[in-house]
Amino acid sequence: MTSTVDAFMKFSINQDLQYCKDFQQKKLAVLIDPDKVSEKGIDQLIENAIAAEVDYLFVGGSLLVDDSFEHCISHIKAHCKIPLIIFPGSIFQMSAKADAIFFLSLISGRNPELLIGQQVLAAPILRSMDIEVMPTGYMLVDGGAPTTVSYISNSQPIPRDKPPIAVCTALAGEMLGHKLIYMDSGSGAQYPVSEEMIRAVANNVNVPLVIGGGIRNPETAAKISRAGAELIVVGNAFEKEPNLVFDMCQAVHECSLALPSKA
Ligand code: 1GP
Repeated sequence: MTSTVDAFMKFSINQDLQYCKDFQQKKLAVLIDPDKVSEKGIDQLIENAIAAEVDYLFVGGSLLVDDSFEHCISHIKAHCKIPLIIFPGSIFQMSAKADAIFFLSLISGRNPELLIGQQVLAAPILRSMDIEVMPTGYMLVDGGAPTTVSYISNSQPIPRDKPPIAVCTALAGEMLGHKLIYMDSGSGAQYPVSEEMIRAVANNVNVPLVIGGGIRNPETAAKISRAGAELIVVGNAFEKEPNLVFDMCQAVHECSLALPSKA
């Protein structure tokens, strides 16, 4: 059990990300889709993530057809200490073994089930779990082609050439009390969220920005970090090339502002 002192000393992941926003620190997360990666593949991703000093691991998927979600989480927790956050595609993706879960509301869409319906069902279950619940305004942005998430969520993504829509949506999300804004062009998107849109949103909200979807190389990850994302999420590219995580992590971390020394 966590002592009061430990609980007091320990910062939540949300607080860590807010610190990143306030002090321009940049972080990288590896997304593991349990359906797409074998156990051997997961071991390789974990080994590389530890060596590359990846900041977070995400587990989840818009559509999971194998029954491997819980096992995947247990396996990762048994083999590494990198904080594990569930990125749930549905109410079936919850586990007390994770460190945290994004409590997503799909604020770019107008599907009431994903704005509040699923959350009502999930809330009492999450209350009984000792994990950090991270209230997150989730915004789907058009990435050039339909993705699983746009189909499954039955919602229209924000057009990629309309930053003002993204800004107003993110502002509303922040005013509603979300502690994070997550802009996603969907796994395997042709294009990631544009730098112009990221810059516009980052300049208008005070909460941290998570950006994912279609980020395939360190140069793009660095540009997106510099445009204003605190946390970059990569899935597909590491499934194809697990060693890419080293350059990607370095590129993202190098975009952090140097912190003043304590001396
Ligand atoms: C997570 O959708 C992203 O937000 C992951 O996208 O698989 O294209 O990296 P990729």
